[in-house]
Amino acid sequence: MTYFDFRIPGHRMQVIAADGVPVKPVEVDDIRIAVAESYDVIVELKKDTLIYVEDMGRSGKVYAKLGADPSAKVVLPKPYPYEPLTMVDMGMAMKGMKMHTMRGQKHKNMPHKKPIPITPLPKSEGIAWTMHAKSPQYRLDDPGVGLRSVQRKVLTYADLETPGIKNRYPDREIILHLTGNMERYIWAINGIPYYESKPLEFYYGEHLRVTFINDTMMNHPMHLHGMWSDVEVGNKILRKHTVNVQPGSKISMRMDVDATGKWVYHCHLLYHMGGMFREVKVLS
Ligand SMILES: [Cu+2]
Repeated sequence: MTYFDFRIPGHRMQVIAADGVPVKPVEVDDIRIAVAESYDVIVELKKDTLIYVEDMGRSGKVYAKLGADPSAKVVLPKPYPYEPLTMVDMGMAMKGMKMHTMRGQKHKNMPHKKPIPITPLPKSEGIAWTMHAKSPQYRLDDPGVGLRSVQRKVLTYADLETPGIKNRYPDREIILHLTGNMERYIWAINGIPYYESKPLEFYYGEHLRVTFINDTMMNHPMHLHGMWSDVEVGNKILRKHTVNVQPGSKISMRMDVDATGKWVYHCHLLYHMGGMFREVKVLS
């Protein structure tokens, strides 16, 4: 259960789909794949190709060689350096610091003048909400810790667009804080773990905006069953079933609530899922 940094040294990859949905093609060198995400790529292979994958924590690697000659020597690339988390990953904006992560995201996410009504949700500032991101930012073009100093093109959500999806004005918005307590290893949403929570209520036919604020210093791949998550990338839309929420960041998405019944919404990291989990009831 970790994130993997995927590359094919000496090759560029053309990304053509994210989570199984076609995107406008984009060329990259590296892809960080969050748990449960998937990317389709087209690669023109050269002779004796190496597929090389490192885990995000830089504790291991796995590789495979593609080629006709089994005796061909494998030359492994230098592993990427270990980078510590920064203030940005704690959700703090630092004055004077180069916020490359802000580029192109200056509230383009909110092009509408009329404010979107926010439905208040229960919160509990307690044992399951000990960390707070004081100034969470949209960081769609942030390659993430461990890849920021890499001088190669790393895929980010800011590079991706799903064509043909109408950017509708949302009927309402809900804000979900991803929260936790690292000492006790408790994970929750809005400070309330699943086992103490009530279901989230969506209404059939509505167009919902969901904003995640990650108050923790870990990535959370958030996965909703039954409906697509249409991530706001500036004024563009990226359709996904699993949305990575970077440490100390925020991200907004749209949902066409087009499936009745009961669904689940959860972090896809097994160790977080027990608490960072909600039942969703779609009411008709
Ligand atoms: Cu998580």
